[in-house]
Formats: sequence, structure tokens, C-alpha cells
Amino acid sequence: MGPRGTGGWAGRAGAPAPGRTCLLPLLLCAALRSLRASPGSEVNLLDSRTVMGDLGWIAYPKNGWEEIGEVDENYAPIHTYQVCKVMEQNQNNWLLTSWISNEGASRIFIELKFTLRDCNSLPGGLGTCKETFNMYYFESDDEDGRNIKENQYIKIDTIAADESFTELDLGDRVMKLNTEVRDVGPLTKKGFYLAFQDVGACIALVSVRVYYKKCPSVIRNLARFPDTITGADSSQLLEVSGVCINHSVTEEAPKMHCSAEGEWLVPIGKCLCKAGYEEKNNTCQAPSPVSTVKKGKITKNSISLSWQEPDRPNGIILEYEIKYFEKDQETSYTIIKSKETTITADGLKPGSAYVFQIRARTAAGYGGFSRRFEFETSPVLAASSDQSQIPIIVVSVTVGVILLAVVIGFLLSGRRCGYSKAKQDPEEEKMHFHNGHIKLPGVRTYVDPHTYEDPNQAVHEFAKEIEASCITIERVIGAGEFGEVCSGRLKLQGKREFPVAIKTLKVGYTEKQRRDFLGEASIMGQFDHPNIIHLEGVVTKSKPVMIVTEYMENGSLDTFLKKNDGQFTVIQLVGMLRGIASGMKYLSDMGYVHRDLAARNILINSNLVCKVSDFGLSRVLEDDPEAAYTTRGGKIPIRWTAPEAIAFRKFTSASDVWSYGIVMWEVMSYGERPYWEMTNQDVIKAVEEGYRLPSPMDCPAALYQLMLDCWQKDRNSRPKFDEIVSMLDKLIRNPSSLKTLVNASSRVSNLLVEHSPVGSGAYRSVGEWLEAIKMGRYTEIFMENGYSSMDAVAQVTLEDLRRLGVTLVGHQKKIMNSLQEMKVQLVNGMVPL
Ligand code: ACK
Repeated sequence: MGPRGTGGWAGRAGAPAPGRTCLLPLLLCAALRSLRASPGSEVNLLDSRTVMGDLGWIAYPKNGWEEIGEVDENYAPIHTYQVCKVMEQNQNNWLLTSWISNEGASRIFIELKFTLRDCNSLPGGLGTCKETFNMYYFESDDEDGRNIKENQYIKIDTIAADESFTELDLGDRVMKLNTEVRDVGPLTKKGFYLAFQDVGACIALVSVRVYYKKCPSVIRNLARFPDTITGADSSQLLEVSGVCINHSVTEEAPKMHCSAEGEWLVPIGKCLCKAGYEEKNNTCQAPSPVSTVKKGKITKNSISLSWQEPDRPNGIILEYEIKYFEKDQETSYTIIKSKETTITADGLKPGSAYVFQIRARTAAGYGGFSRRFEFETSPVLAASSDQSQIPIIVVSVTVGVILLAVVIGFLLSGRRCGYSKAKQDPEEEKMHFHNGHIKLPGVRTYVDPHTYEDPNQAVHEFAKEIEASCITIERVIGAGEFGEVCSGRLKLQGKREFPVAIKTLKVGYTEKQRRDFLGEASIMGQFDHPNIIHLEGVVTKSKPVMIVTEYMENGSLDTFLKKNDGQFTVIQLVGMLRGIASGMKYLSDMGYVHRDLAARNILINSNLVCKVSDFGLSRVLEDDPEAAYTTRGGKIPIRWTAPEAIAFRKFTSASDVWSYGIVMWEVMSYGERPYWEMTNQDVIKAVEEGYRLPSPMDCPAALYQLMLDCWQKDRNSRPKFDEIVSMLDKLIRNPSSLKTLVNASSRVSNLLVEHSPVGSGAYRSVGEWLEAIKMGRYTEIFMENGYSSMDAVAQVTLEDLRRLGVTLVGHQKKIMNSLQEMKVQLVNGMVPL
């Protein structure tokens, strides 16, 4: 019990008295109440505020720490321990907790809330008064460890108060509550004890919360990731494999990384709903199989069938697959695909039994096959009579099918909000299904829409037609080459409404503009990858003509990074780069060369997933404001383009890799403009002469090396996209490999000196310097606090920055690194400060 005269907690000792309200200052009670809920990714092992009965802690010696029984206004106990032996020499008061199980966690966190008396405010010469206490732990597999000696405890830290309080504060009933968090790990036993050692301070330990962090179970990309306890090391990222949810299968092994902070980072891979299952709210539900199949016209060589849509289509049926084979000859079967609910299987043997099975396909894939239906062709008849039937049968079947198609088409377009069926060239359908033999799924390759004589046909081959009435435009978010870009919502039949981006074609377009505009959809529609912007469909049957894609909440990557300068961890940035590389690997595997890969053409969503976009047909020539005419007349985004593509238009996946290196540089420098304000001509010249961009600030050496590899003059020496993906995966799995940064002096040696903002000569003012490193927002604060010349600025320390209110670590680093760099340059005699 602290001496009353010194301003201890007089009048608050003793057992909790029923009916008493919280006797701690009001402010403290309110603060405690608001602190009861713990964040989702933290799991409490102990929270002294929620223990209803005795805590079972032991004080030694007995007259040291003492528990003061308090209850809050709901009569819940507040276990507060206090000690205040500031007048007595040689204090050594221990408070030992009971045994705490770590529940398998190997790193635990301890959050202490306490108040501490300011020694200066105590009367008399208080040479003995302390303003700190010590926290210890001792690991033990069971409760037997309780009797171990104090000197076997391992010290965690000395705890000091950010705010100590005085007599005055007590008078005002204001309690300055301190919160300190420490972590301990790796733990190797099943549990531990904590101990608090007082050596002569006036402390009230108001609460102790012990917890570990976990990445909570989530479903991402249709894979379930389990509750994962974070790693033992504070910088460790645990790679966790996801398990595909029911009715889904692995497309690329789903993985995520659980950070020490309990956040899921860098999702990789995904699962897809199985054939016939549709993705809805992170689950896959199946469309039912076709149940009713009826035979139509039967000849000696053909069988016509019709069927009804499945009872539960679970989405828009895009087509049916009809599998058939001669009875008992199942190994040799034929597949026909039809957008209608009728087909005629021809080329059959007369008088033979055939088995048919039908399944429907929605956007999510194929449903299950129907049961087997068996029908028999007609036996051979006399040649004359049979021959005479053919023209009649052909005419009637054709007319019937056409009529049925017209009626169905009419009903679909008029009544439903959904994709209308693309018209197929009958010849092509016949060719496509020639003999109907199963088409083995091979490596898909990109089809250039230019190879289509009629570009409209290409659009409808690869893009679904959407009814304009299904789209609600909400607001304009930007301007594209062909018209406005809007955000809005798409509501398709049988699906939940979801946000989309809508590119529109402005009125008064020429036929060429329309073709070029829709060309992008013809290209985008061929891709299906988590890091490629997904095409929902097109509106071509009404005006305005529109391209509808998935909505990316954070817009273009370059703008997003500029807006959030210095705010991401290296792992988050590498996660973005990994996504872009994975999308580019997919494109290069498909034989598609992007030609305009740049951060402005990457979109980023709310999960920080990056997707490659901008697939315009003549985009490189027309659309990109960065594209400039070369001497050969082509229009090329010079700063992003490989030398061989600029010089002789050799655009390949290897030139895309060069651009990818520039994107890496943009990302690591938070949207800095490559080569700053150098002219395009100077860029071409410098690159030809072997100069390369310097490393961005704080860039891990491994990443800068990868950039340099992408900028190899010999395009065959550049890494391939699959190698880039593997390399980034390796870095993500082993984050300590990202800790080695390119140091300031080696950065200087790589500088395109005249053009680097840091190397561009002496800054005329503090404002100019801060602007150059994009920290202009702090100019006023610097000036107001006496840092008005570059000489004064050169003396700034990290502590000064904190004092000035530069609290973001990224910003602190940026400023300190720039200063450091200027000093290095000064030493080298390069830049006079
Ligand atoms: O940086 P932003 O907000 O992101 O501004 C541009 C603008 O439209 C013109 O291209 C934004 N944008 C383009 N496509 C999408 C999309 N799918 N989702 C969200 N924003 C988009 C882009």
C-alpha cells in the first residue's frame, strides 16, 4: 500500500465491496470499457479484465505488490495491482502471474495498461523513486514451474511510462493510462509465467492482456485457408496452402502468406468451380442435369433430338454438349456442341442403337451429364423410296430448326436480362462439329481479331452480348480514347448484381473507331486469368456501344501508388509485382504480346490484386498519351519500350519483359516517372549507351537486380515471365532475402546523374528538395521549425523528423535516405549541398 502522503491511491485499497461502483477515475473506467473487445486476428490467452474470480497471482514479498479490488459499474472485477514504495531503499517486489498456456503459438504479445507516478511531483528528496518496472517470463510445460527462482526468469524489457501523472492530475480525476505492448518468441514449451518486478516506482498495473496473432480462416479465390497462427519471427511470412471449397478444383495451387501481424498477403493461384457448378458468394452450387430428352425425326443415318433446359440452370445456359456413341462402343464417341435445345446427329449406321447424354454449360462450366437415352436409326429401306424422302426431311428439319431458333431468340432478347446468344455461321458450326470427334483440350493460343474478315464476328466469338437494360451506369470515372469510362452495376438473370466498369463508345464514331473499340473486347474475351482484367461482355445491339469489365476499386496502379506514397510493406509491393508477372506469363503463354505494359495500364482492386488491362488493337498507335512517334513513323511509349522494339519494331514477349522491368521500377518508386523529365530522345540515347534507371529508394537489392536483368540489351538474355514469377515467389517465401537494400552509394554509381531528382545538383530551397522527393507536404513544417536552408536540413535526425510530426515510416525513410544520399554525393564531390 503506497504511502498516503505521497499521493498514492489512498482510499482505494481493500476487497471489492458489493454495490460499490468503479472507484478509478471516471475517464479510466470509460477507457477500460471501450477496450474490452479484442481485434479479430488476436486471440487472448489471458485478459485480466475479463477474469471474474481470483487471478491467482502471487506477490513476493507480501507487502510489495497488492491487489486492489475494484468493480466497474456492472460489478465486474477490475484486477488492479499497485505498488508504491518510493520512500524506501532497495525495493525488489515481484508479482508472478499464474501459468498461461500458449495454445501452440510460438510468438506471444503482452499488452500492459498502467499508470505511473511522476517522481518529480513527489515531495522531498526522492532519490529512491523510480519511473520504470521490469517484465520477465519463464517457460514451462506445466504449472510446476511456479516455484522457480526469480533469477531463472528471462527479462522481456524495462517498461517506462509515456505519461506519468502528478498530484494535479489526481485532483482533476484524470488518469494518464499508459499502454505498452511487448512480444516474446520463439516459445518452445507449452506455456509460461510472466513476472513484473518493481524496484521502487509508484505503479498501478490496471490490466494485462496476453495474446497471439493469427490470420483468421478465409475463403479467397474459392480456396479455404485455415486459421493460421503467425510465425515465431516478427518478419516471418508463412506460406499457407488453401483447399478448394466443395465442388471446385485447383486451377493453380492456391496459396497465401500469413504475416506476423495476422494479415493475409499475396494470394496466389485459385480454384474454379467444377464443370456444372457456378460461383456464387464464395461457393459453387450445381445446375441440375438435363432430365427430359425426346427423339424427333429419325432416318437410317440420323437421329434428331430435342430437350428441355435443366430445372435449375443456375445461370444463363451458354450451350449444350451432346455426347453420343454406338451402343456398346463407348470408347469411340462423338461430341456435338449446340446453342439450341435440338440437334440432329447424322452419319449414323442404319438400324443401330445409339446412346445419347446431354449436359448444359453456364458461365461457370458444364453441369453433369443427363442419364443415358437410347434411340435407334431406321433400318435400310428400298433405295428409291428412301432417297425420295431426303429432300423433304432436310427441308422440314432445317425449317423447323430455324423457326425454333427464331422463336427462342425472340423470347430471349425480349424478356430476359442476360446474355443473348451469339449468332453462329452455320457453315462454321458444321465445320466446328465436323464428325463431332472430341477436341482434346490443348494449349490455347490467342487469336488476332484482325484475322477475321468481319470484326463483328470476332467480337461475338469471344465476348458475350449484354442487354443494355441490365446495366446501371452510376458515375463517370475517367476518359478513354473512344469515350467515357464509367462505373456502374450489372444485373444478369439468376445472378446477384455486381459492380462493373463500363467503357463507352462516343456518339458519332466512325466504323473504324467502332471496330477498334470492340477489338479490345475481342482480345480481352479470350483471356481468363486472375491477373488479367475480366471481360463481362459487350453491348453492340443498342447505343451507346459498351464494353463491360470487372470493377477495380483502386483504379490504375500508377495513380494509386502516387496517392499512397510510402505506405506499403515491401511484401505488399512484391505481391503486386508477382500478380502482374503472373498475368504476363499467361499472356505470353497464349502468344499475346502486350506492347504497352506500364503501371498506368495495370488496374488494382481493393485486395491489392493487380490485373493487366488495356488490350486495344491500335492502342499503341493511338490511345496511350505516353506513345510518341518514332523516326519510322510508329507511335511507341518510349520509356517503357525495349530498344529493339523502338529501333526496328521487334515486339515480343521479351520486349514485354523489358517493360515489366520498368513497371517494377514504377512500383518500387511509388509511381515515379521513369527517367523523370528527360526527353524521349535523351532516353533512347542514354539506354543505347548502356545507362539504366538507378534503383528506387529502399529497393531490395534482389528486386533491382531483377530489373537490370529485364533491361539486358540482348533480349534472349532477359528472364522469361515464368522465371520472374518463380523468382518473386521465392522472395515472398523468404522475406529476409528482401532485407538487403541497394545502398545509397551503389545507387549513386548507377544514376543517370543529370536526371535524378536527388542527383540533379544543389537544391535552391528546402521546398524544392522536398518537392523533388515528393515530400512537399512537409515544406511548411520544416520552414516553421527553422529548417529553412539546405545546410540546416543536412543536420536533421530521425528524432527531429518524428518531432516535426513526420510519423509515417515510409516518409521518414524517404527523407533520411535522400539526405544520406546527398551526403554521399557531397563526399564524392558530386553535389554541393
Ligand atoms: O486511375 P483510374 O481511376 O482508373 O482512371 C482510369 C480511368 O478509368 C480511365 O481509364 C479507370 N478504369 C478503367 N478501367 C477500370 C476498371 N475496370 N475498374 C475501375 N476503374 C477503371 C482508370
